[in-house]
Amino acid sequence: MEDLQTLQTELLDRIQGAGDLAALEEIRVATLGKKGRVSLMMRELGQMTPEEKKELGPRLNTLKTTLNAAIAARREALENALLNERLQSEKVDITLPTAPQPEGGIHPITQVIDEVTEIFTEMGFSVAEGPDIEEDFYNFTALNIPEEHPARQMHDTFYLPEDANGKRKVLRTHTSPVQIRTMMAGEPPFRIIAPGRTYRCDSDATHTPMFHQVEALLIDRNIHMGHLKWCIEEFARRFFEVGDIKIRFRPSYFPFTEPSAEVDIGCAFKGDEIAIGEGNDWLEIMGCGMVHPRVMENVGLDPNDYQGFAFGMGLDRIAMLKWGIPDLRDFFAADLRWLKHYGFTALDLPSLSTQGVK
Ligand code: 2U9
Repeated sequence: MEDLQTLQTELLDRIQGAGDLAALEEIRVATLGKKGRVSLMMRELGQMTPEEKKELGPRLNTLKTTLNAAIAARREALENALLNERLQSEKVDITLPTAPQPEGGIHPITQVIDEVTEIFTEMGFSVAEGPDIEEDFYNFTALNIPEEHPARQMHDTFYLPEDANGKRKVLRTHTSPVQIRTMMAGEPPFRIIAPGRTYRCDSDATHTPMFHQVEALLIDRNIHMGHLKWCIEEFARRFFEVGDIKIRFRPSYFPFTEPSAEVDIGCAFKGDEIAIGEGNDWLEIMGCGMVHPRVMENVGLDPNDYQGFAFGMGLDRIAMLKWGIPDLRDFFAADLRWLKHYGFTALDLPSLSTQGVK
């Protein structure tokens, strides 16, 4: 039997010198494992005399306890070193500022224009634009709005000062002059939508002096009210994301269409909320009609040869309806908290691109 004191010193040195947990485990197995040096020595006790056993037994037990304690201490030291290394390398500086969040958002009007544009361009319409400052002819005369029509009165229309020829331009009161310009510049068929800013001298909870409209115009041969009805129904179904939407056409009057109608959608008023596609209530969403024969003549088209339909709606109004925005004036208050609440993130696709109609 080798000298226990020398053996203990040697093993304790090796344990202390173990560079990592794997080396330490190797030493433990070679020493205290089933066939380890100390375990074999303990097994040899069986062949010894009682006196030898009495002398060597307790010393071997003490050696085993000392080695176990040394291994445990070394393991703890190695594990702590590993942990410290990780804490150092994975350190997070919590005093660093967070990544900057975008301050603004997409305004609901922009979002609504994107959604309406997507629906109509899929149907084959293209987007047309024109100036905000218009000539009287394109805004009124060509649209069969006579001199004495109330819409021309000072209290409705913003007039610019007279020019050298005594002519006064206007801030367009609707986007219809865009369609007049498009028709005068090209040849039928026409399939266009005209979204944009419009201006009327009016201001309360449901009117602002500047507001937004989109109008649609389709001119071709053999066009009738059936085409108009399908187009509006399909638009409403997709825009309000309601599969079995109810639509009602009420006879109306506009100088530029004949016959004319106002369009209501079926809804339920639930306290402050409106549920579209449910209930027995009605809500007006737009005006429409067949383009007046005189308007066709004004742009040089023969109404016996070509017909068309048109409709117009307030974008601010349908945005309020779709997202339950209560006050129109907040749209233009430039309040960042409002925009954070009702706005859309810059990478939002128009919701219609990403989800099917229910
Ligand atoms: C041309 C011929 C016809 C456009 C139309 C309406 C009916 C209409 C209102 C809805 C709410 C304006 O924003 S609003 O106040 N619009 O009711 N607009 S038909 O008709 C046209 C346009 C251009 C050449």
